This record gives sequence, structure tokens and C-alpha cells, in this order.
Amino acid sequence: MRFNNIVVLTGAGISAESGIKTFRDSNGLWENHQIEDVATPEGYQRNPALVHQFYNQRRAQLLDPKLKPNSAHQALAQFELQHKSKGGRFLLITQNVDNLHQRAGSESLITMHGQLQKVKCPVTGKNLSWLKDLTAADLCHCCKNPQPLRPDIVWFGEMPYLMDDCVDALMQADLFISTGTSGQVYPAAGFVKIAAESGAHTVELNMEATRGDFAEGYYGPAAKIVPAYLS
Ligand code: BV8
Repeated sequence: MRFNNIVVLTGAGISAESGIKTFRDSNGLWENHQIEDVATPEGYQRNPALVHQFYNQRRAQLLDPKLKPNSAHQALAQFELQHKSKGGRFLLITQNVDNLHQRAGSESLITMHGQLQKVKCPVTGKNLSWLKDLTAADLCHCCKNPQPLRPDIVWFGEMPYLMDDCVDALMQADLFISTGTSGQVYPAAGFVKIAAESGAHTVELNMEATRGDFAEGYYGPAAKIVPAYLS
């Protein structure tokens, strides 16, 4: 591949073929919940038990032995290894909160919207691995006055993680690939513009074309088109 600094953004669509529902498909995750009730700080303040139930149910799915990275996750991890072995630079930014990229072996990875398998102290932000159900009775161990732990998830209205690192990488990229995302959630939806304005070639690999302005697009299931594009 003729590119050196490669940045990839993934969204829920890359995990769809592993069996994790996307957000906006008709039977998506949000269907039986309003975003405002389960994925905002206000919703959590209003009804922490509902939010814990929403995330406990999704966290439990990570333990399902049937849940595995698919060939799109694997192709990205293998490509990263090969590209870096030839001196190339590679960064994978995911909006997903499942752990499938990590399980596929991706290393240069930013989980910008947090991780289902982590919880954090609401005061210090210190996070820890957590795979069982979380309740309001689970307290942090880092404060003098221990606080109820919360999911380590970036809710709507909260700043995504490592945004400076993401923007730095986008501004140095010569190739930006967006895959499995509808490009409806900001600031991730603005990444293609930053990359293009910095001179990167931009490619969308998705089930269908989105509103994003890409130089190139290949459409179909990620498990097929991502390995094909990276080979
Ligand atoms: C913030 C964790 C400010 C929760 C999530 C302009 C600028 C900045 C902000 C805003 C703005 N306009 C509006 C906002 C506010 C808001 C926003 O964007 N709202 C939207 C709804 C308009 N953004 C925020 O609040 C962000 N924070 O801006 O903070 C700030 C500033 C200073 C100080 C403090 C704060 C925070 C956003 C993060 C929210 N958290 N996740 C959880 O997961 O429970 S977002 C959530 O949506 C998921 O992370 C998900 O990844 C993400 C995006 O969805 P997609 O991944 O794209 O999934 P979707 O279902 O939409 O699409 C799937 C795609 O895959 C489709 O295109 C489909 O065709 C395709 N597909 C399906 N199957 C396949 C496939 N493709 C290939 N193969 C397949 N098999």
C-alpha cells in the first residue's frame, strides 16, 4: 500500500457480523430505550438503576463464548502488524465499546467512547476492569469518601477520550479509512473532514454510503470488504 500514516475509524457496523446490534438499525440497541435515558449523565442521575441495567446487559454479552472478533477486526489487526513492520504508522480509533478490536490483537487503538469492560470513579476518572454486573453499591477505592462507580463509557454531552491524539493523528494521516459507522455522532463524524483538509486520501468501507464526503467508497458487509481492501 502506497500510504505511510494510516488512521482508521470504526463504528458499530464492524461488530454487526459478530452479532452485536448496531445503534441505528431498526432493531438497534436504543430501540427500547431513549438515548437520553440510558446514555447521558442526566439519564444516569435520574435513574442509575436503569442505566446500570442497560450496560450490565451489554457487558454480559462480552462474556458470551459465541461472541468473537470477525474477519474485519482480524484484518485490521494483521494489517497493523505488517504495516508497522515496514516502518509505517497506524492508528485505529473506535467508537465501539465492545472489546473485539482488543481481542483481535489491535495495539495502536483509541477507544474514544470508552469500554464496556471498564468502570471508573466519577471523581478521579480512575478506571478498572469490571466484567460482572455493576450496581450503585459498588464503590471506588480511590477517594476518602468512596463514590459509586460508573460505566467507563463516554455519554452524550461528555468529551470523548484522547481527542487531541485523534486530531493529531488525523492531521498527519495520508490515508483515512472509515468503516462501520453512520457518521451521525460527533466529533467522530467530523474526522473525515479533518483528514481530507490535511491532505489525506479518504475511503469509506460500509454497508451503505453515508453523508460523509469520501474520495473513495466500497460498500458491503465489513467482514468481506475490509479484508479485501486491506489485502
Ligand atoms: C460531545 C457510548 C462535547 C454510549 C456513544 C457537533 C459537534 C460536537 C458534538 C455534537 C455536535 N452535534 C451534536 C453533538 C452532540 C453529540 C452528537 O453527536 N449527537 C448526535 C446524535 C447528533 N455528541 C456528543 O455528545 C459527544 N460529546 O460532543 O461533547 C463536549 C465539549 C466540551 C466538553 C465536554 C463535552 C459524545 C458522543 C459519544 C456518545 N457515546 N457511545 C454507548 O455506546 O452506550 S455514541 C454511540 O454512537 C456508539 O459509540 C456508536 O459507535 C456511535 C456512533 O454510531 P455508529 O457506530 O456509527 O453506529 P450506527 O448504528 O449509527 O451505524 C452503523 C453503521 O454501520 C451504519 O452506517 C450501517 O450501514 C453500517 N453497518 C451495519 N452493518 C454493517 C455495516 N457496515 C458494514 N458491515 C456491516 N455488517
